[in-house]
Amino acid sequence: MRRPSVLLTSVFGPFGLDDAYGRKENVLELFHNQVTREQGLFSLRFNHQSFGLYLMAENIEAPTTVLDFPSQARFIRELRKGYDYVGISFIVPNFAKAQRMAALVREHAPKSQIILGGHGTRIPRVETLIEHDHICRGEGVFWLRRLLGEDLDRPVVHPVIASSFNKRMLGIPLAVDAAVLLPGVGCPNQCRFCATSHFFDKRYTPYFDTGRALFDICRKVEDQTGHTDFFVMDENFLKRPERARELLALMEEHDKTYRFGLFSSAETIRDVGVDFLARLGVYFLWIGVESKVEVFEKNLGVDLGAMIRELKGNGISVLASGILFLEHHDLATIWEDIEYVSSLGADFVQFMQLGPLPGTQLYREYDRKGMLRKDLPYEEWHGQHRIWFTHPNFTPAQTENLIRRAFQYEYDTNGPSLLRMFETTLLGLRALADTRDPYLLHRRRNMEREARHVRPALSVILRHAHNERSRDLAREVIRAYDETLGEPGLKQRLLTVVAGAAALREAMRVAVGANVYQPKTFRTRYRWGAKQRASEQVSGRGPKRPAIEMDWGQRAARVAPTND
Ligand code: B12
Ligand code: SF4
Repeated sequence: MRRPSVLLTSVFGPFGLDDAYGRKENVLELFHNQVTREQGLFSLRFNHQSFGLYLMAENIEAPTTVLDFPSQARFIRELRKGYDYVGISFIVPNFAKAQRMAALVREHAPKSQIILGGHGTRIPRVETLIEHDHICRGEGVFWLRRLLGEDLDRPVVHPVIASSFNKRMLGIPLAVDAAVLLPGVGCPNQCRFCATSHFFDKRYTPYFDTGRALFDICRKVEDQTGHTDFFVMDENFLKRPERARELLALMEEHDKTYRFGLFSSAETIRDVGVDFLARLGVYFLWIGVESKVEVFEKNLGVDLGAMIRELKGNGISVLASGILFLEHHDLATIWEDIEYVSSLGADFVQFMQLGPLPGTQLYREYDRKGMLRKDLPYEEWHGQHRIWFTHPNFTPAQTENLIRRAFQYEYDTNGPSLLRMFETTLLGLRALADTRDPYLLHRRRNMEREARHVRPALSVILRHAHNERSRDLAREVIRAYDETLGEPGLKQRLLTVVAGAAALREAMRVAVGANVYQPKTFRTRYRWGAKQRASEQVSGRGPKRPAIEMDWGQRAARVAPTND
């Protein structure tokens, strides 16, 4: 029996521009969009592939193509190949793009069945607004298997994907340095505003529920790509502490010093303890601080300032996230919260406007009270420009102005996040100065290598620092580096010159406002017959690995991604 063919696609670019389908504030870069957005030259730049699409493609048996960030023309070209199913993944602010793509399917591939998936499917009456044949409102792997009549019990296989691409620091292009790990989706905490928790039915759906499974994936990724750093795309990874403990036990048994970037709520961090996290090799933690005035259950009884200081002291960079325009916020209390989140000493701060997103408890409440600005197109519903609900104390123009000033205040007060991150690396190294523990000694050697690696960037940061506070901080960090590692040698001084030239070019680019990097198009084919290179799986039994077209930097470049 012929298996149906499947095309899974993200929405089309370009991104981060004011056009019929998107907004300039809505750039496709996590940090530049909502974290370091006002830090100019110092903003950390990188894109992510659409992880969910690769996970699904890896775990169905049908011949499948993943098209990530196509142009409209590239999408049409792919459609003409005549797929049985075309799956479009979209989030709420990309509603107009999904609508356009569905219309293109009907026009150019009338025999294909359209599947809509992703967070945008929670838009009320979406079924009457976008052409479709099927809608997946939630977890997709098992849903797709069911649609295609496949075996639901087959073990889930983890895709091998770079955690980011297009990475730049101070304008210097960087090779891919980490892979992504997708342990599961959803979070049971049900914070009233949280789109992810509500989208996945307020519970956690694990794909890999044991430390052993995760360890096997890490090893496989290391074998195939050489990467030992992992960005863990799981809303609240430490909610399953036993899984993390088993993972660490296996790493120690096999002397593997993998490192992990995590999202985790404060209660879970408190439960496992900072020492455990440092030993596990956590190098980055994203914590939802949210607000000082409205304390969410996950933060009850936690001294966030002390926790963040302890994490940093152990070499763990922290991103503290705050919500602006909560109901009780007025001009005084919103600044109280901005100052509070900025005062916690985190390396990175995200400010996000409260956003009643379809499917959440918040959305239902605001809808009931008639507070939603349904006259605003969904392209505006993204949290970095103007709120899309009526607030008793702020006009829309004030919300745009205040979020920008919040980022600016944080940057002016604390200096570039890059600098703070490098400071944390050094603190971690110093914390291990006297260790005799063989496993931690291994980690210390890695940290020292990393510290030497970033040292040339420090002088460049000092040269471009935007205010006296940042210059002082840069001098302090440079002094601490030189005390710990010694004065930079000739090679490092030469690298400083090279980095300086790249930074100057980038600074000029930023100054003229040309500050959007578009992602390239990725096309990855799975199980398309003899031409496909058969390859091993990442974990357990399951389908063959695809011919991966993603760019693994210098270490393991395979087929170049299509670039149109
Ligand atoms: C990585 C990420 C990004 C990347 C996007 C990379 C990309 N290639 O598109 C970046 C950093 C660029 C980004 C930007 C933004 N993002 Co974002 N992002 C995420 C994040 C953290 C992870 C997504 C992910 O990979 N999850 C893991 C995979 C496995 O899950 P998944 O993608 O949901 O896919 C599963 C299901 O949804 C489903 N599925 C998805 N698509 C499809 C398609 C089909 C056909 C089927 C059958 C099933 C299916 O199956 C998958 C497997 O179960 C999520 C939060 C989260 N933890 O999910 C927010 C999230 C998706 N982002 C969100 C938002 C709002 C944004 C921004 C507007 C910025 C902002 N203000 O937060 C911008 C928009 C940029 C733009 N112009 O498009 C919201 C979406 C809210 C909503 N209801 O629409 C989320 C949920 C975060 C939040 N605030 O709650 N984001
Ligand atoms: S803890 Fe974080 S991921 Fe979980 S529901 Fe709350 S905001 Fe969402």
